[in-house]
Amino acid sequence: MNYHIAVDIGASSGRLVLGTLADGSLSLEEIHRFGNGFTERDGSCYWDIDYLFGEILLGLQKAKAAGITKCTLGIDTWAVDYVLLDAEGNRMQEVYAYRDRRTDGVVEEVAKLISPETVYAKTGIQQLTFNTLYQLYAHSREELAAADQILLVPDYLYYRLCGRKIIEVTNASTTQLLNLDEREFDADLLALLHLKREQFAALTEPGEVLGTISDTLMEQYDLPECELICAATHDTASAVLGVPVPNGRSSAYISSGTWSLLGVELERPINTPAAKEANYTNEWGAYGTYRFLKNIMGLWLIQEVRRLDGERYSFGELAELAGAAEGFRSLIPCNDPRFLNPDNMIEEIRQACAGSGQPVPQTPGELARCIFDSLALSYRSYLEELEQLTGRPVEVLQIVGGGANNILLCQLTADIIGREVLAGPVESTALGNLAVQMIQTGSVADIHEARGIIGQSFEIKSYTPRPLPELDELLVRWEKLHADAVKGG
Ligand code: ADP
Ligand code: LRH
Repeated sequence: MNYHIAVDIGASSGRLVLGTLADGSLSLEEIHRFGNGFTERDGSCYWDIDYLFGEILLGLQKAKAAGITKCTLGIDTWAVDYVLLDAEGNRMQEVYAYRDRRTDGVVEEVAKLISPETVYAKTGIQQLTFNTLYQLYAHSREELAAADQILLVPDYLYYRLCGRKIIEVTNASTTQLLNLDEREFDADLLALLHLKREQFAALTEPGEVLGTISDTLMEQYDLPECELICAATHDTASAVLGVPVPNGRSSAYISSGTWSLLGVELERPINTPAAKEANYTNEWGAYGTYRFLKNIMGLWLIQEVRRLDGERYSFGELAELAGAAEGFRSLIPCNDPRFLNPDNMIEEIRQACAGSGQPVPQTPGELARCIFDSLALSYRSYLEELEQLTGRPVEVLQIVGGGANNILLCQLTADIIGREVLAGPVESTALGNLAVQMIQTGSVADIHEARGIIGQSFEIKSYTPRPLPELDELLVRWEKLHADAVKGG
């Protein structure tokens, strides 16, 4: 029996999941789950990377205690954030979280040095203030010059386990520093940041065997013997690998967690001016693919409302409260940068509603309903945009990740997009991570077979669109809200 463990750490939580393949069916067992989130100190936002590493070790100890003595292991986390190492290989400082405000205004500054059109033509990556390009530009130049190596977060976690330094490609593409044609770091963009190519390790593809856990860690902790396999280390890349094949129908996906990543898998990038205008990205995928997608503000909105409400309600309860609240009462343009990291999300939502002349949501249920209605409407707008850009009509929308648990949001999405929604698997990211391990170790031939196994092994819930008599009126309101938001700057 082959045991495979996926370490999957999202912005809101992390887990170690054991995958077991038997008789063509894959089963999952969650070995360990832990919370994640950034903290704000002296005006800066940081991840607690040592805590996260400790949770990986704890999870592995639990696996050993449960009888797993030998396994393969893959790691994925959220994208774009980085760790600086000195010449001795030690971490030089705290790890900034991508919502840190030091990048405010940096996009405009960089645009004075290199045109956004050129950057997009080179990289195909959507402009997000937190792309590593902008984060590094905002970073102290002295500190960067002193860094021997710049690793991304999952690369660093692998490094802590086995000592090998890599830059894994699916995640590296989110830095906005890779050149699509050359499939390497772009020399002009590195020069702009005053960085040397040697400060980054060799680009590494998912599936590469990286080694084993160091003797020091093995001696110090009671860990299973692990062969470390390079996963698609960007969580969204793994999530897309974990999307089942929808029986020959043309589909798009939403990886629904802290972010809603709406897109399709492509064999060739689309880095045309129209794609740039619409701010779609071409992140590199495993096995030579591209994730052509857009970041939508996603469930971060409800995470913040829940946190500020003292975590009185679970996510399931918030969805129920939202279901009982009046629909389409107040809407927000969810992708407005004002929601990226406001001081107080509840107040930000209320002000946005008041400012656009709508009723102000008061209760948690009203706030949640405003968020879910607005997300579902934004999914429709961006799905239509996606169809135009790719020239491919979409018959069915596949929602994976934690958001697939949200019955209300899935049904609202089906109703508003007027197409079937297939929800699940919830753990598609861990599944995509495991798929790479199974392919590498030969128990599964390729990603197509892996997706077939995933589709057969997990319940996928279907949501059929229900008629929504007020839809036309709603779409007019939605368009106006966006036009006013753009006018208002
Ligand atoms: P990430 O990987 O970005 O941390 P996840 O994929 O774990 O995110 O998804 C977390 C989100 O899933 C939560 O913010 C929540 O909105 C949603 N979620 C999880 N469980 C439920 C549930 N039972 N009902 C409704 N929503 C849920
Ligand atoms: C989702 C995600 C997304 C990135 C963001 C930083 O967890 O990795 O794909 O854009 O976090």
